[in-house]
Amino acid sequence: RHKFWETQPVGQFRDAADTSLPDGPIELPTPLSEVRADPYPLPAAFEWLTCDLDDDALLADLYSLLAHNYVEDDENMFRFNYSPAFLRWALKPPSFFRAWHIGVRAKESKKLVAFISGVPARIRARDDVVRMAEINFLCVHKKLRSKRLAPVLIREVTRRVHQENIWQAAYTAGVVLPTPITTCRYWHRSLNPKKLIDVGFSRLGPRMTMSRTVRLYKLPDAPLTPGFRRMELRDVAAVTRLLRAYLAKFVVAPDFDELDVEHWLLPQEDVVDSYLVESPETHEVTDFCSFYTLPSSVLNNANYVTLKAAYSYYNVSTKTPLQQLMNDALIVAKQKNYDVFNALDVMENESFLKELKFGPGDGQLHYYLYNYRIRNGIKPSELGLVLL
Ligand code: NHW
Ligand code: EN5
Repeated sequence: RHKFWETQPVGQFRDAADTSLPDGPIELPTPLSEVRADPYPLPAAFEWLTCDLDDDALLADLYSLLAHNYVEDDENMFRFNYSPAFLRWALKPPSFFRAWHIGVRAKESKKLVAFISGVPARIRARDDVVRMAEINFLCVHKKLRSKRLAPVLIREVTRRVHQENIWQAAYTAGVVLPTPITTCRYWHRSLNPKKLIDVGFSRLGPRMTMSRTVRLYKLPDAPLTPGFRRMELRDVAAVTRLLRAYLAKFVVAPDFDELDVEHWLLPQEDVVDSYLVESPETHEVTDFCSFYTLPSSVLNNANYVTLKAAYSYYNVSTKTPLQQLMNDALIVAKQKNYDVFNALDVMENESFLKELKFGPGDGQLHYYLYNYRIRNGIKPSELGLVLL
C-alpha cells in the first residue's frame, strides 16, 4: 500500500493497536559518521539546488513553482498562493539551515521543478522537548507527478536534517499517511460573503437571501476591547511569557523563546498580524491573538483572481474571554479587507468557532511526527502547534 512510507520510522497502521510500544523515538540516532555523505541520486535530467532565499530571482522562481503547482482543494477551485515575503519569513527563522531549502531543477533549462524545505524547531511532546525539523512546501511540478520524485525529496531532506544531528520532524498534510497523531478540521468565517459565494467558496444557505447573508456576517468597524492594539517589538518579553504559560497546557506544542516570538509573531505587513490587550489601568499584557496571511488563487473565475484569507495562528486569553478576543481579530481582519478568516479546531478554538459563525470546511489537516511515537494519538484540542 505505502511502498515508501512502510520503510520509514513512523507509526505504521499495523502497529496502531499495539499499546505495548512506548512513547518517544522509534529508532535511535546513528553516529554522524554513518549519515550518508552525498545527495541521493536524481533522474539524469535533474540536479539538486540548495536555495538562497535572499536571492530575489530564486525566491521569485520558488514563488512561481508553488503558485502554479502547490496545494489545491479537492475540487481544484482554489490553490494556495504563498507570497514571496511569506516564504522568506516561513523559511528563515532563528538558526535556519540554508541546506534545508532544497530545490530540484532541470539541468538544461535550469527551471525549478520541485522543492522541499525544513526549518529547525523545539517541539515538546508531553514532557520531552525535542529538536525537530518542521517540513513544509513539498512540491513537484504537475508535469512530473507520480514518478516517485517525492520519496527522493523526503529522503534527501531527512539526510540533511540528520547531518545537523536532528532525528525527529513534524509536518502536516491534507492526505492520510502512516500515521496521523491527530486529524483537524478547517473552519471558515465569512468576512466578505458576497465574494465567497461568487467564487464558489461558499453557498447561499437554505432560506437565505444575499442581503440576509451579508447582514448575518456584519461586524463592527473597530475592535471592542479597551486596550486592544497591535503587538510591537517592546512586547516580545510579555508575549513570550503569556504564550509559554499557555502552550504548556497542550500535549504537543512548540517551545518558543523570545527570539522565536520575535520572528514568528512580530507583525509583518501581509505576512503575520498580532494583537494584544494591554490593561488600560495596569498596562499589563493580558491577552494575545494572531493570524497569518495566505491568499489562494481562484482558478477559472471570470470576476476574481485571488481570495484573501487570514489563518488563526496562536491566541492566548487570560482576562478577555477568548470569544471576545477572536471577535476583535475578525473585526481587524475585516478592516484589512480579508475575505475569510480560517481556523483549525486545535487548542481551545472549539470554544468560539460556532458562536462566532465559523462553519466547518470540506478540508482536513492531518498532523504527523517523524521518528516519534505518541501512543493512541491525541485530540485536536490537545494540540498546541500550528504549521504554516
Ligand atoms: S503537505 C503539502 C504537500 N504538497 C502538495 O500537496 C502540493 C501538490 N502536490 C505535489 O506537489 C505540506 C505532489 O503531489 C507531491 C507528491 C509532491 C505531494 N507528504 O512522487 P510521487 C508538506 O509539504 C507520498 C508526504 O510518485 P507525487 C509536508 C505518497 O504517499 N508524502 O507522488 C511534506 C507515496 O508514498 P507511498 C506524500 O504526487 C511532508 C509517494 O509520496 C505526500 O508526484 C513530507 C508518491 O510519490 C505528502 N504530502 O508527489 C514528509 N503526498 O509510500 C516529511 C504524497 O504511499 C517527513 N506522498 O507509496 C520527515 C522528513 C524529515 C525527517 C528528519 C528526521
Ligand atoms: C500544509 N501547511 O481543502 C497545508 N481547503 O476546508 C497542506 N474549503 O478551503 C494541506 N472544494 O470548505 C492543506 N468552504 C489541506 C487543505 C487544502 C485546501 C482545502 C478547504 C478547507 C477549503 C472551502 C472551499 C471548498 C471549495 C470546494 C470550504 C465552505 C465555507 C463555508 C463558509 C460559510 C460557513 C460554512 C462553511
